[in-house]
Amino acid sequence: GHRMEWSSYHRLEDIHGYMDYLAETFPDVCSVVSIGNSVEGRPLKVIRISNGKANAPALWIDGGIHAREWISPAAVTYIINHLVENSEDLEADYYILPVANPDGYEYTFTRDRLWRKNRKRSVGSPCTGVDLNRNFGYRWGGLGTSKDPCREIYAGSGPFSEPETNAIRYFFEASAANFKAYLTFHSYGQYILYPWGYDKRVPPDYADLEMVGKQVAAAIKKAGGANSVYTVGNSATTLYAASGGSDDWAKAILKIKYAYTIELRDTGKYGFVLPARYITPTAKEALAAVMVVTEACKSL
Ligand code: 0X9
Ligand code: ZN
Repeated sequence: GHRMEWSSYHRLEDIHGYMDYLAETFPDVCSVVSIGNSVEGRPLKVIRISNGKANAPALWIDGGIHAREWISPAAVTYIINHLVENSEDLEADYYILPVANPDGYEYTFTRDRLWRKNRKRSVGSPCTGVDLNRNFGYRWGGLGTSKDPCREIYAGSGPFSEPETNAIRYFFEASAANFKAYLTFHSYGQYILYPWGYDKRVPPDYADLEMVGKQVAAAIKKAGGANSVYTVGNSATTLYAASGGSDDWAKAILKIKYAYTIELRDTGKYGFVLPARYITPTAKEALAAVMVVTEACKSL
């Protein structure tokens, strides 16, 4: 393993090497496990960060479900670095998957910078890739999804048909941790989105999600500046309806209270191709979000 820096975007090997380095260097605070393999056989590496305090709430954080959203794994690795460096202050346990779609991520470096989906070959179609954020098993195949493998929002052949989403499901089935939050980082648009995504309805406790979401937006504003304006709202209303997302599944099936999709920078100037000079400021916003949600989890 080796260290990391945030002045450029990194390949999968670097990110995994950094996680292994942390586990080797700080074995009392972190450990790395592979929760499964991608379609092309790459490991899905999760780092657990904890200082062992009893009865701590647990937070799940993932990045890179969509291959081209490079700011997401970059910000999530920055969060990992911060949590490990400040581990004596931790009041929660974190389970973090920085690259949930490793095949797609590598493909954006080698072949197609704007690839979104995983790299599953579809039988009987010339097209490749399932949208992993349409493949989770709650309201699978509903609004905002497609059965056509050639579409960017192809939901796959069935719920959890993909090894990447299935690995996440099995991780949660096997885990005894007390999950109170599920944060999934995407780009772009600068949104803090809460369920539901499948429809414009809201969960019964949406007022809590709205309130904590607003606290997140305020903390981001404080951490950043004039450009750090994030919009809070229900996914389907604020953005568009899209079923089979990880956030809806976490909320409905896992019953994790604070389920958010956070769309990082920017608001469209560079879109997915956000220049590397924006990694640090954007990652600070993402970290501010994690800190606010951690506080909310503590008081549950
Ligand atoms: O469409 C998506 O999967 C997300 N936006 S992105 O531009 N990063 O692709 C938004 C997902 C919001 N959550 C749900 N619709 N469940
Ligand atoms: Zn996305």
